Amino acid sequence: MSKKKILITGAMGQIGTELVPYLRELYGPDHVVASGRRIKPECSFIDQGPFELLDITKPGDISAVIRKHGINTIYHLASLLSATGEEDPQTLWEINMNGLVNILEAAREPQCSIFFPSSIAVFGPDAPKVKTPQDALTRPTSIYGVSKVSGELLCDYYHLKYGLDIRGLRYPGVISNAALPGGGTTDYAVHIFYAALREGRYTCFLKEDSSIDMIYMPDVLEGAVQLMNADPAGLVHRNAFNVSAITVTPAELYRELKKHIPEFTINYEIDPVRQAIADSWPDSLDDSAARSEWKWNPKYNLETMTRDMLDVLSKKIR
Ligand code: VAH
Repeated sequence: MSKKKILITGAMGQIGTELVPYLRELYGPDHVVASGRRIKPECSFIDQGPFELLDITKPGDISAVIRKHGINTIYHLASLLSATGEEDPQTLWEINMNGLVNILEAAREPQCSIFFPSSIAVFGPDAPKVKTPQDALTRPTSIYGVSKVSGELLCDYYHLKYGLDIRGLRYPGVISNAALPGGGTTDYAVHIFYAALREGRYTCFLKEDSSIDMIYMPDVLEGAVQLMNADPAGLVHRNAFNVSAITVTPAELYRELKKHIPEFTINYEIDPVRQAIADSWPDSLDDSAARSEWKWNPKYNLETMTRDMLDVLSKKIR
């Protein structure tokens, strides 16, 4: 019987939707408490284990859930993403930063371990673009990136000051087939699959040569659990590790899809806000620190991810 009692915040989001069943499979349904600001009825896991309505901007509510369930591990996913953040920076700060402070403070006394999803968005225009090093300068120009750099620094502080076991990953754009992403700059890499299967054509909001690293959901999930179970003695860059799996542009993703759907067409109508965010991010990441410190080794590349996405979505989209 697992001793883990896990709380997942933001469980209704793109990653949370798949992390909840993944962790319940690993540790048992009663060992994983899903939580969110609201219930999405379409979430399959709602009646398959404990769920709490939880607003992370209310500190007392977090402590109450930790006490009620005897939580000892938190996967803190609740966050606004980059494009949404540029429309309302103040709300992003309230959720991404004040929400994180509330989680850290609620975790401090019970000494909960925490997984913190950072992002490649921590890097800005003055970091090396190609194979951005783990220790490159992090001076982002999006409020989302600012919240992730600040979050990394705060997590390191709570680890050093209070001994909290906090670990994080700088995720690239997440590609998945269970829940749609919401408000991200990399959302095109998911939308394009639905458009290819439904309409046979896609209007992309980023330039065809915008290179951004991506990662397929199975690697997102396995990487998070692998990091949380890694020997802490070996973790130099605990908050947070560069991880990557697929370096791709919209044009390259389109060409890979076209191998499976020959009649598929694409055109480009650039969204200046998301293009500016994408232009400020790395073209590709160096994830050698993750590979050497805890044996990060993603399984999916562009070809295998595309094939799996189409296999799954073609059954969902009739
Ligand atoms: C976003 N999907 O687009 C997120 C992610 C690296 C991108 O952080 O905002």
